[in-house]
Amino acid sequence: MKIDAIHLREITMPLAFPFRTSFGLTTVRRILLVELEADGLTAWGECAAGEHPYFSDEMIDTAWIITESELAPRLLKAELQGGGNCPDIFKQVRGHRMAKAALENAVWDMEAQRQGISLANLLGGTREKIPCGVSIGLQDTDELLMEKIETELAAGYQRIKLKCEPGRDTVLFEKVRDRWPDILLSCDANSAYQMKDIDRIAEWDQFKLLMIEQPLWYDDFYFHSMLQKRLETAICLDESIRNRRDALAAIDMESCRIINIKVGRVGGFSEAIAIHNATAERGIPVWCGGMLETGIGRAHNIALSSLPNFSLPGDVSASKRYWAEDVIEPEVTVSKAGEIVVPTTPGSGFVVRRDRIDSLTVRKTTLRRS
Ligand code: OSB
Ligand code: MG
Repeated sequence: MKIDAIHLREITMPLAFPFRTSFGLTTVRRILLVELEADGLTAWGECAAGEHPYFSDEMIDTAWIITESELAPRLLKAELQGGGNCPDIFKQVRGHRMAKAALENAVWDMEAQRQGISLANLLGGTREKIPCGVSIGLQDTDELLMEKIETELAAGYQRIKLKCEPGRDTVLFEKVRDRWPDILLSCDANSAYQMKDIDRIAEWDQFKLLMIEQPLWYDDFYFHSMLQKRLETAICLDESIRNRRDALAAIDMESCRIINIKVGRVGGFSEAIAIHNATAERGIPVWCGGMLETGIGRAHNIALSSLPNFSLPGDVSASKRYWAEDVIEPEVTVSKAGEIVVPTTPGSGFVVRRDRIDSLTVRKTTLRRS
């Protein structure tokens, strides 16, 4: 297959609820979408890069430049079998994994459509339904947080993840555990702690958390390994894991016992599958993280989550938790049992609403095969 055209767009969408983490507050998302045309078919990809380089070193504006000047021209020149060819096509460009993932994932989506199979099936998925958790941002008051948890549990979500940071941790966990002693509960620090906090973190063993996500530096394995030795609770790495080799290093050093796979963070479905397979062989469970995606990225996360080693509830939740109105049809919904049904129709299984996307677009450019 040859790609005839690549459309880049930036859309802006206000979040239904502001999202606060230890690294910052997001109220309006600026999102880079890519749309591929080949043989009369259309496939979309969503770039996970944020508005600022706070989660990773990428942001929407760097992703736009790299996509327009480096990645899209390479993709337009290539003769492709499928998304699995993309890492090789892009390999001269170092880093910029979120930019690469948007294009690669769109190619996988296109290939699924061409073969007339679901994206989940093409990726090697085996689950008919995926278990869902929620990530709850830092709240202005503890009362608000307790209300949010109550709402999400009532909606059926199987795991609650609390964002935390120094000063908004131990007391909070205590309150939540007092009220809900048995729920699956985890926390995510997004690198807000240092080694001087190690005694404080060790106290959290009493709360029987399912995991503590990325407590230390975003690029670290070594100090996480020292911390993991001190803890009964599993550490889960998110930011630190960029590829399969990182996963192998982290497992070997015992820096974590669980891994969060974000397809954008690792550069696309090929690398996500490689990490999935490596962790499965070594008995390390994984789950699918989220990056406040629209329905386009969310649909891709659902397909990825259908692989067998995605055995823990992920951060893939319903469209309405993020958006007053999503950009796909139907919107993503979660059952009372806290599950999303994996589509079985060709491609991602969702229809992209171009009219809605047009009305949200603030810049657009097209590159064509010459
Ligand atoms: O660390 O998992 C994270 C959102 C933006 C950036 C980083 C993270 C998150 C989330 C929210 O936790 C996941 C979601 O609901 O999409
Ligand atoms: Mg995280």
